[in-house]
Amino acid sequence: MPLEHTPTTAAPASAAPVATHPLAVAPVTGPPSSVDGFVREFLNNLNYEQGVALSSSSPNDRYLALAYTVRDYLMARWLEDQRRQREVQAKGVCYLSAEYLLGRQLDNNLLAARLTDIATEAMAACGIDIDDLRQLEVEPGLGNGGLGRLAACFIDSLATMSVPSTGYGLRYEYGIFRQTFVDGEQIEQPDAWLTLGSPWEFPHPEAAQTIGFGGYTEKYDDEGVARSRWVPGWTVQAVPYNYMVPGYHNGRVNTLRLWSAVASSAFDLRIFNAGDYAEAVRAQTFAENISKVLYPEDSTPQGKELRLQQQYFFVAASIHDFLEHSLSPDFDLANLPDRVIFQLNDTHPVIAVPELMRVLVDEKGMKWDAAWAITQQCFAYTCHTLLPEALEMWSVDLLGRLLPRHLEIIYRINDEFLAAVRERFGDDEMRIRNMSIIADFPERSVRMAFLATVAGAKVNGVAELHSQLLREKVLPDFDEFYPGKFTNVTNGVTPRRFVRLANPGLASLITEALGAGWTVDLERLRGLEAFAEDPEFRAKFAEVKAANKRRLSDVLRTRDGFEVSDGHMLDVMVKRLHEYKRQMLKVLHIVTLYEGIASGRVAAADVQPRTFIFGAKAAPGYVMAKRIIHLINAVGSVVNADPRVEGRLQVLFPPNYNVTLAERVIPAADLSEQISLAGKEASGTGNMKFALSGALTIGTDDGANVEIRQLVGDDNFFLFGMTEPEVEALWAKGYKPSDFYQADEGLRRAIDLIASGAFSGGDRSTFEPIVSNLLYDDRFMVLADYASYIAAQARVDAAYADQDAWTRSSILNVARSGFFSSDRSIRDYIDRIWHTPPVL
Ligand code: 26W
Repeated sequence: MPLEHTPTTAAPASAAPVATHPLAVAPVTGPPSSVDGFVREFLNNLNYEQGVALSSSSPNDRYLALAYTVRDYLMARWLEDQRRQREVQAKGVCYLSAEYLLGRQLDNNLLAARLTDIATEAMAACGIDIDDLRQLEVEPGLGNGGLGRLAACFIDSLATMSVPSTGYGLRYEYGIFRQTFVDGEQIEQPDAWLTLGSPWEFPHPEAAQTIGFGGYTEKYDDEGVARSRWVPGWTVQAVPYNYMVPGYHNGRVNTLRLWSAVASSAFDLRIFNAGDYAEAVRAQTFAENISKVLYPEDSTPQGKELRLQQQYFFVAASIHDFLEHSLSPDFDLANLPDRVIFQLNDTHPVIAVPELMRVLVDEKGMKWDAAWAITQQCFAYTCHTLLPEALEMWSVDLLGRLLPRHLEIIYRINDEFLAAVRERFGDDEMRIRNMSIIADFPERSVRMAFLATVAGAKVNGVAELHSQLLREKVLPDFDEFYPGKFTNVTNGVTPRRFVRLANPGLASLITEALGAGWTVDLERLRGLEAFAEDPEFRAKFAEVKAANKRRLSDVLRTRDGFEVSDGHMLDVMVKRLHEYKRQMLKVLHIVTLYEGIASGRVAAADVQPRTFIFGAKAAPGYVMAKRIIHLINAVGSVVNADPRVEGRLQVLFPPNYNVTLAERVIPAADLSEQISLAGKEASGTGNMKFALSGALTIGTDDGANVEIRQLVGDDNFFLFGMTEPEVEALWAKGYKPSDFYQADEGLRRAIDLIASGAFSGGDRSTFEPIVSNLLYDDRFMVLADYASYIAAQARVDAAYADQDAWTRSSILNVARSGFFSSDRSIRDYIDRIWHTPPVL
């Protein structure tokens, strides 16, 4: 029966259409959550989206159709959520991050939509093994490491906790490079993650923003008021791509909006017709380079102009987008702090501060002081590092050329700030120079961390020790000048991806013991403490770990051709390659064990069988880091092939460590290596994932290790090494690494073996730079902590010999690590910084 509807009068195109058709006015509902409903939706997407029949479909067709189907189920919630957020007008969070290390999306979306079983059955009914499709998903590697993954965990928690929020970032065409090893050396290949399609994104070219660069500023009189305006030299279009961020079982879907650069003007036909084809498209490629590739550095900024272009591009687009699409046209900007907090994920987005000032003063005509008062309430800054070299500084030359108006605004912010400092502390020139946002050495440049601190309502570190060192060592003058501005929010990880999805065996064991509530209330894990005393539960727990080990060895066999030895302790170190993280200390432990056997001083049979698993990318320009990767592979190939070792030691270094591999390695680990020099690792988040997976930690009192040890208890943590104050004291006293070499025979044997060329075919020069760096520089005191580390490893061996006690300790680690949920971190941000309560 034809559906009744009467024709409507013509409304302006942009206005929402006033529909009459019953289907058009009905709320958007997802397809039926049934196997039949799913099969129908899947076949529709295969036939009408992919344009293929099941019989002629390719695996990628089937994967894309599956993805389209899952997103169709989430779409209704997404649309409803956007409508609700527009309606409720509650204060929300805009999370500004240059990186999001999202990982694969399919399983997380299936989980959020409670569709995993239905989809598995529906695919089977179509003769498809859903696991084959899972493997096809390319993870969006839009980040380097900790900072990027934290952003991904945070937006997952914001959605699951129903906090109005939008993640803003960059849609890099090429993510973090693909790592392969050639003769043990890292080779980088471009990460063309979009090639086979990207089903989880929704482009919205109609919501593109025009972003200016270069040009000049001019002063003008506006009815007696001196005003400035910026006249950009060139522009580029920022096209938004929306990604769903589904909450876990709460029916909510937040948005991640990533910007892609498109040339404002298409190629220049006139130049083209004149025959200069390259010139015709030069402007285009130049513009589109902005979102071409992620910078693979995760600690030392290269100060490249394109990097600054990337930063300004996405923050300007994000601010314009928020002001235009989240606020009603008549919204009074004086109330902006009641509607939004822009969280700066490190200094990378801090150019957002002068951009908001430019918009409020130059475009909205607001008075400077009023605009500044608003700006200071709308931003907050999270610092993620302690390494001085990781703090970004942009030269005033480059800033003045690329963003002339922003430089003017930064100068004025600094002038007024220093005037206030003078007001408070008098003419203390040293202090003024130390606190000035503008540094004169090594070249006149803007200290972005200082700008973020001056502008931010709050500044936080990412672990207790880190926040304490920020206040006492990195920004002490600012802590004194801004009492109450500095706070701490210890990092966290999402239990949905890193426990529920990555470790289903453990998840169902926990649910069996405690019920399902832990997935959104991780502190409930505390309930497992009692079960640690139950031998039956311990047996089940140990079986889960054993099964995760078998699963990992299957993955490493198919992925990298590795045969993981049975019955070995899995000793795992996975994180970016950086000297402060001290992968070299781990290498010295392995070489020490190997040297003992190879020299005959230690019987192989007396060595606890261990498989050492490394995962680590080095920034392409970080030469020493790449040398250390080469050494790890070289040591591995010698140890793995040496019959004297009798298979007691195995070194595996699967290339291209990423989120997907982490989800397989971490649940299988027995020992978690968190061995950075105290005072260098801001927090760490891998350490939390390992503890939540029942791995025991061997670590220094650095970053969040301190809080892990405090919560799991000294008996369930292998602590070693100097504390941060001891490091400072040794540094102050004058650290001579060769003294430790001379004084410690085991250390000398290990270093001498490396120096001998034993791992480089007798060629002493190959690893000489590493050896001499250790003996004569050793900035991160590997040699100073060696003895304590080796002693701790001996304690690990002793503890591992009693499997039942180890399992008990492992259960206690899980039980006492609920604090490290990113939900708890978000609750702390809401309470201490954002004041953006969930909108239920
Ligand atoms: C500009 C170059 C650059 C790029 C990225 C400098 C610094 C970064 C990041 C801040 C580095 C990073 O990922 N830091 C890590 O952040 C994690 C999340 O807070 C912490 O857990 C790690 O300890 C910290 O190293």
